[in-house]
Amino acid sequence: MNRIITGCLMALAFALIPFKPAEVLPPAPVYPVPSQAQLAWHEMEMNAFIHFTINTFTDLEWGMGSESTLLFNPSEANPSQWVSTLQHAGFKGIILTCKHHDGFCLWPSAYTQHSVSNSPYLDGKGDLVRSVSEACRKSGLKFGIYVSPWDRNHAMYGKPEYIEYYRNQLKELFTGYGPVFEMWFDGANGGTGYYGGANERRAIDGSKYYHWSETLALIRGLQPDVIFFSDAGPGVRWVGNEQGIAGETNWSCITPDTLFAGKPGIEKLLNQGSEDGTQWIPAEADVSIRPGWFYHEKENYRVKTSDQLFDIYLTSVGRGAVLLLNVPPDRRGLIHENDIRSLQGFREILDREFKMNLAENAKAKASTFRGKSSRFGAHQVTDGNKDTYWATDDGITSSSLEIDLGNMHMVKYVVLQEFIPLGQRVKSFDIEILREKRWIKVSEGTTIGYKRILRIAPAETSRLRINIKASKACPVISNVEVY
Ligand code: FUL
Repeated sequence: MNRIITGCLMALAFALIPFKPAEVLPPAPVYPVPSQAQLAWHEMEMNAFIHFTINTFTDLEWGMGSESTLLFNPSEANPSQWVSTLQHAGFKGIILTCKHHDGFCLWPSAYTQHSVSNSPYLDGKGDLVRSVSEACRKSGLKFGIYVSPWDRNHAMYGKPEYIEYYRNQLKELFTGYGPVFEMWFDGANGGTGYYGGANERRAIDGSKYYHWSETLALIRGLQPDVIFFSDAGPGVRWVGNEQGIAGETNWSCITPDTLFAGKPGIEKLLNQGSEDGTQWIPAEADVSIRPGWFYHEKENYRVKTSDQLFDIYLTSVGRGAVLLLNVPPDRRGLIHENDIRSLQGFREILDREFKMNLAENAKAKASTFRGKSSRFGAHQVTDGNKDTYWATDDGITSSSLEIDLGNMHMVKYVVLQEFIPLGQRVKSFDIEILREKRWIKVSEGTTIGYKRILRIAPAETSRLRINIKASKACPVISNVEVY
């Protein structure tokens, strides 16, 4: 009897508990994934490089290291002009050549005489690393440093004593100048040099001589969030060319062990990354606005045009890389008028071409979405929130997303972004537009990653379809924009 009553009570209790559907969980990450610092770096999208040193005054690209410090005399040096010019053009950070291969230091290093301290610039009282880092901070730009490991001036280069010198200089720079977002390690090691008067060729084994792991640990101890650039990372990798062109296929992951210098095909590997790479080491595309990295008067009429800069933007930022555009100040210590004109025009093109996102808050529907939960619905790609995304169920690696623009519009660009905190996934996709009730393919691609910008032949439509054809796991798309 008792048992019957208990059974009845339990059945009643279950009937009264409201039905709660199982929570739909977000997709598991596909490793590797970016660190917080790498994510912040991706979001910068465009940074500027400043090559400025004694080479500016000797008309050389690689100084020998024997140049007199008296040559360094920028009469009107104005880092605020550099920063404001670059900021107006849209750059978010600046990386300064604090020391190039010739060894001349733009800051008064306590460890060498070969610096601004012995130059006529501000009667030896100048410190360009300070002026540039402060100008950046004032304007809200991030500051990064380039300190060439190869030093053609230093007498001890090639011996262990030089490594101590190099590390002492890094300590000065990482303790005295505020936060550094990126440290650029140049892989060039040309051999010949002045080397304190020895004037000889010094060969080093780049993989052993510098003891990189200790140097990086030293810097991380001072500034844990710094991103290290080198051919192979570990923070970000070289894109494999100096033209600003990332691979149309561009995986942000790569296996560092495969990146030893001299390996055949290394540039292609750096350019495209590896689908099965073991670490998140995205590509940075460094390119100069002029033929050379340093200012040369004879190149004043060979400054890249605004249109060329826009093409570079599409082949770098538009392919999931970060653009690092070099803009070298002239002998006055100012960004030259011709460079300014190009940069302003570049900004105008960006503002014109990406003036109005036709997909902002547009209606979107998907062939399928994760667990039928609106948290992972198609509308998440047009909500302007980078932290929400459309995702499918696990195991579904091809699916479509349709964007309804409401009215007919002329369409020229489609911007796609994966939600990379969960890893890079998409391997192949295409884009269709609706024309007279028929879907017509207007673009196709392989990877998406942090960002992909597709330029399509201008066409009128009111609806677009993005078909994910293959993906490492269920696709996770955070943003679609249409211009
Ligand atoms: C190269 C250097 O040798 C060039 O002078 C320049 O600094 C460029 C960014 O990297 O390896």
